[in-house]
Amino acid sequence: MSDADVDAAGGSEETDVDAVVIGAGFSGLYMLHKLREQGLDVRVYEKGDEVGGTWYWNTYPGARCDSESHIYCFSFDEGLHREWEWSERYPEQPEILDYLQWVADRLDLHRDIAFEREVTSATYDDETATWTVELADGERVRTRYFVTAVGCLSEPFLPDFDGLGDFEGEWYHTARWPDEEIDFGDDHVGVIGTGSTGIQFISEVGGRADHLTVFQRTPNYAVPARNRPLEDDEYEEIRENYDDIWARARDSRLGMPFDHEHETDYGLSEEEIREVLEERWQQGGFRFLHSFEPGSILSNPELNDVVSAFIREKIRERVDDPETAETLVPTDHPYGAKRPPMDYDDYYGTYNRDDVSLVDVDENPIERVTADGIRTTAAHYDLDMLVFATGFDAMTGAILAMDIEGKNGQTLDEKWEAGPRTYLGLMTHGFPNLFTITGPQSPSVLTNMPLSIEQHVEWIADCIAYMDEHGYDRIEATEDAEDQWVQNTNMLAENMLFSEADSWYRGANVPGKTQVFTPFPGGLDNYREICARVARDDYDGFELGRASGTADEAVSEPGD
Ligand code: N01
Repeated sequence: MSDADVDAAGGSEETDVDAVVIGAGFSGLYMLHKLREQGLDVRVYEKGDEVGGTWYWNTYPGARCDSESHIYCFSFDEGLHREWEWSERYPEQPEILDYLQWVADRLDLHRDIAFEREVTSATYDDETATWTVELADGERVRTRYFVTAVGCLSEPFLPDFDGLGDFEGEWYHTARWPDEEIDFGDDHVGVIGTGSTGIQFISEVGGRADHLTVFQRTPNYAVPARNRPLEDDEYEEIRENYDDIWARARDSRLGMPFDHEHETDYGLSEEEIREVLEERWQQGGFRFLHSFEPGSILSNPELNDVVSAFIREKIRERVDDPETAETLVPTDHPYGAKRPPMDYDDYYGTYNRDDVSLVDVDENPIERVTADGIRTTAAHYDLDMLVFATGFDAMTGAILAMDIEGKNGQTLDEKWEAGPRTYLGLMTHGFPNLFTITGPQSPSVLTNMPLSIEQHVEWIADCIAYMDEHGYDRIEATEDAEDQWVQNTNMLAENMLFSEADSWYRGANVPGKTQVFTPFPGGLDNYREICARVARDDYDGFELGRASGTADEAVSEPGD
């Protein structure tokens, strides 16, 4: 679409581009492709020097995706998912990065992506219904639509440990891993954090370093992933059934096509429940969390007790030293209340090695980093290298890292001070024409991300097409619709077990952050239906209109 078209359709003054998209991971790549197909002039800004998003930054040893590879990819283009062939059941980080680069080449996306460009701020002008986006180097770009495709887990969280500046060895955060190969060989390495990342890293590096000391604050429930190479005939079968696989995935809670989506635990004895669990334990991965009908392990405390006890027994069986085993057994939260990590390489067995040791920093917290290691309240540990697997300022961190100013000078920081507020996770009242792909209060991190991303991108693209067709140049979530959506998300979360853990789902991992459950826990299938209905009902819950500076600033209320 040209600038002249924009004027004809919406009356805005000239803009530099029709849409600015921030980030070139799964979301940004597909958003660019979709909007370009619709004739929009799109510019993507990406901090890194290549496409990949999460998979560009998280290159730490052991990095791998917990979703199965044949569904951890784009489904929108048959050519893409039929031509690419994954080598293992779960894709390793370099393979996902190769895939995304291959997609970007195939769709000729690189030419509209500006790499190594960081967006620092964006300001909305209601007169023209446009955003002015500013980059770190001072460049300013004016756009009709401003789309964040920054991911949910992109802003690394580094705890504020005293003395880190004094440390004389090398230190790394897993989400900013260096390009060069790190040789752990002669080093005594300390790793802080035992979330999904820490567990992958520890399993991979245990045995490669002279000694690995793990500083664990909260033990976790790691379930075997059962990774293996994908055989040719297996892949052939996947290819033959892809249409059905995608249809089942879209119609599921998690965005994953599991056979047992509708099996219940009602009427089963504890022994029978354990039999099902054992079967799923052998199958591995997220199939275990969804051993029974959608969400039941996460909402039925009695069932969860059986499942949590089952995993605890598995941990005790695998760890030789009873004291170490007890330190690794989680008792402070129910299984699933934190994002369940996967065990790819005998995580618990790693602690049977002489060159791996475990320090309980819940019992004896870290006091400070010293020049040559870490001091806890109980002892000093001599270390040559520190690895922080301490996670992310999740869901909101990367969006709020930009200074975003909406209507009447209100900043997004101010608006979200008591926790993020969105309608459908897609838009925020007071910030017209700003779309957030997999934003807070959308299913995102509770689902298979590429499918959730595709649904958001397609909804946004359809919405923009609708606006152009009807001569609107401005869309904004109403305050009422937003209030109801936030309330709905909170209510669903309260009926589940999420509040029983201090997780990043609730912002509890970042000191001082407002604690509120952030993803929409109602399932991707239900969410898709809600979004489709909203669009069918002429964007119910949104106000559509002209820029306030235009003569006929008509605004449509939902249902008009
Ligand atoms: O981060 P986390 P992550 N002192 O926040 C500890 C996704 N992911 O990077 O639990 C001591 O889960 C903290 O301890 P505690 C996935 O969604 C996906 O591991 O707060 N320890 C915890 O152990 C995942 O959930 C894949 O008590 C401190 C750890 O650091 C999400 O990313 C692969 C501390 C942080 O765990 C985040 O996982 C990997 C302190 N001051 C990750 N501060 C895929 O497969 C923090 N910790 C797609």
